[in-house]
Amino acid sequence: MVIMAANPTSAEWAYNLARERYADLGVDTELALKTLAEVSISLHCWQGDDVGGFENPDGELGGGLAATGNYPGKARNADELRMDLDQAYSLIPGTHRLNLHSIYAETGGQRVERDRLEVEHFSRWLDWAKEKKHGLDFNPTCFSHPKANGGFTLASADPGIRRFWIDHCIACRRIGAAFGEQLSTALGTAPTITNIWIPDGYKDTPADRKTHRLLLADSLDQILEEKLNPAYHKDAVEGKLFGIGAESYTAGSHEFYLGYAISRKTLLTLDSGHFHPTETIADKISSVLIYLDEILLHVSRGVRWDSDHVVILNDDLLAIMQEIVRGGYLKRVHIGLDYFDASINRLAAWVIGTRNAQKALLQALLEPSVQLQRLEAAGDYTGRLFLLEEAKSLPYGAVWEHFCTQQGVPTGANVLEEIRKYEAGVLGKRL
Ligand SMILES: [Mn+2]
Repeated sequence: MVIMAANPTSAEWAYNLARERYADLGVDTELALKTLAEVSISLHCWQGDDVGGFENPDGELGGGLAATGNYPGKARNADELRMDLDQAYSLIPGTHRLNLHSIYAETGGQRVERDRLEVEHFSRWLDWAKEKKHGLDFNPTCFSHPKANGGFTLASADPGIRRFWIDHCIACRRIGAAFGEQLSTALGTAPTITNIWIPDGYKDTPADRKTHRLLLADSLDQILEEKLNPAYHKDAVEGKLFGIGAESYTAGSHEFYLGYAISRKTLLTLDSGHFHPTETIADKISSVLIYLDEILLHVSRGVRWDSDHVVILNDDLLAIMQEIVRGGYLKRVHIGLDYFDASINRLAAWVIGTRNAQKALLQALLEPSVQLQRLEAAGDYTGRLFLLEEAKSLPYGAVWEHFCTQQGVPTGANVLEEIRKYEAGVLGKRL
């Protein structure tokens, strides 16, 4: 029996009834909310400015990536981007991380080449992260650069090109390690993950698939040679199936990086847009975690191709979160987002996608897993199917609203109202 407050609001009533309903199925909603509050999602900074960065504001997006749309209000500098991020975090329950790319360096108007970047070029990001209590993750940017125009970076057959990108990645690991050390000391946040993704590949069928992969493995080995303290810093590598202009061959394929991560003991990054369009990453998690200690997820949504649409609450997302919860992997799977939509309010894109990732995680945490597993073990697949389908109409929405209220963020239409206010007051005034 649930004890009701003397004059509960309708939301409190709804939560108490939901709690009772879940308790009937052996699910503890309070425990689910406690667990959900501890999951820090890494928001991708690049949703705020269409992967532009501040190195060369007029530069074209390269590396087979494309942001489509021209919705007004894009962040034009790091101060605006941080301001937009503050607004996004204020509408997302919990405490979350920020995932930075190296092109978001602030070099005070000086041109600093990517192989010369140092942590001082991110000092304002670090100060902000400390003040606002965000852990940071990091990425070298091996695209949108003249030295990437030939289609190859770390897997390039040109020794000078390859050297430049190796040095860039070495510089980025050091920056990531400095982020991790400073933030974990100041805030107790988890280590910084520096994730390497490169676009290298061929538009048309290659005559030699092997050489670029051998070069890539050698480049990565050189980059990872310096031992960094795993208490502060972790390395991840991210494969891909294809990109625009690299449809026939990508040197850093899934198999390449799976083997690399297992043999070199790095994290593997699974991006939901980096596989065949009907292939999902949910089913990969329990396989790769037999051989790897930890993985990083780039939760995204491809529509017919790796289109990086805003993450919605669909079956793919639910399956990913169910796998994480069912496998007991919450400490071994780092959840990051990776999408960019320039056709809608960019703040809304962050807020909608992150809240959806959390809603999916909450639904997974509220699953009547003990009963489901008991039915499965007994061979009662009819009962399993029935309960899985019934669980879809359980009142998780009331639990979600309770969580938002607990965490001091708005619910329902109030979220959109806050976004509209910020658009009218801030974003709409940017030309
Ligand atoms: Mn990705």
